Amino acid sequence: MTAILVARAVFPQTLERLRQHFDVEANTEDTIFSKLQLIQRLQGKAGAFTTGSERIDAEVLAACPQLRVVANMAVGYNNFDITACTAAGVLATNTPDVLTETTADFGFALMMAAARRMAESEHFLRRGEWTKWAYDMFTGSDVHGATLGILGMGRIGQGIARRGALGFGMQVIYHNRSRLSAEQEGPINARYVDKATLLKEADHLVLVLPYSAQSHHSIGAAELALMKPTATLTNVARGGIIDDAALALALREGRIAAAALDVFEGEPSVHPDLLTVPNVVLTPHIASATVATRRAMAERAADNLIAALTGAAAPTPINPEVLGRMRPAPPGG
Ligand code: 8YV
Repeated sequence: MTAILVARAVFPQTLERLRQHFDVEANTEDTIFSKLQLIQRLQGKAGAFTTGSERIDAEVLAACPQLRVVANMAVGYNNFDITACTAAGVLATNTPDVLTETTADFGFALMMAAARRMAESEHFLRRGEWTKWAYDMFTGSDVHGATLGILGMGRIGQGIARRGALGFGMQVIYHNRSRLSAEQEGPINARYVDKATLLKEADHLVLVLPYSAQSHHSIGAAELALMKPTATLTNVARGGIIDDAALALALREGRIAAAALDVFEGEPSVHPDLLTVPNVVLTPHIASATVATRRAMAERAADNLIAALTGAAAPTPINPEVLGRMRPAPPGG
């Protein structure tokens, strides 16, 4: 029977389903494997069920010659070196679509939390500091009718833009590698602008672009300096897109009003300066975390593994160019 590694803990139902097709080694302890441990566990495995915590690079691929398919339980795949996967004849898959609306919900909620100072005021209340009402207590900025800026207008970005335009009467401006079609822009009245205009005009800027060497520190001191002092900045994409040290300083100095972050450079570590500034909402990378969506993501990753290793078409391949020249299955495997 074909052997696979499920590299992190996952729903028992997903494991059960995978066991109907494969000889499964499961990481029931949910430890995060070091590279060496990952390589050891992948020996003899044709497939890997991974999450963002497992890095699949040229070294891993060379050390695991039987590995043919890596299925990420995430839409983002910056933990995969796709060029190396393709060169090695290894099919990589991800889980787009199933998490779009859930992640857009969360991105919008975080943006609102920053604009209306929800975390900061909750901490104040919990500290027992609420002794009286005051006319200017925790005054924030409006979301309805404001200008929503989106950097990275893919599926999730469009989901957030729809919520803003159709639900809250926001004017949507965006910047992206490529402009949307008129059919996509029309219903939400989205205006394509250059990055500097986006930074200058947005009242609430939300980052939804994939992480890559090109998007590393897309928002640093220079970009923050272009933003309005009343603006908010929300990141539901990836850590490393923002220079966290520069953001903490800008927040402390009031150069922007507030921020909301679900992802961090070097997570699960969080830059210590972010932990001490009050005007930032911090959540532990949970934008896709609803029960239904996490189940759908796990099932989609399993669908990909099962299809790809049984000769069928994987629903969501990242590097479909590998199909037709995948590493061969070992005899009887
Ligand atoms: C995942 C995510 O929870 O899909 C993504 O890209 O960031 C999250 O939905 C996380 O990456 C775990 O794999």
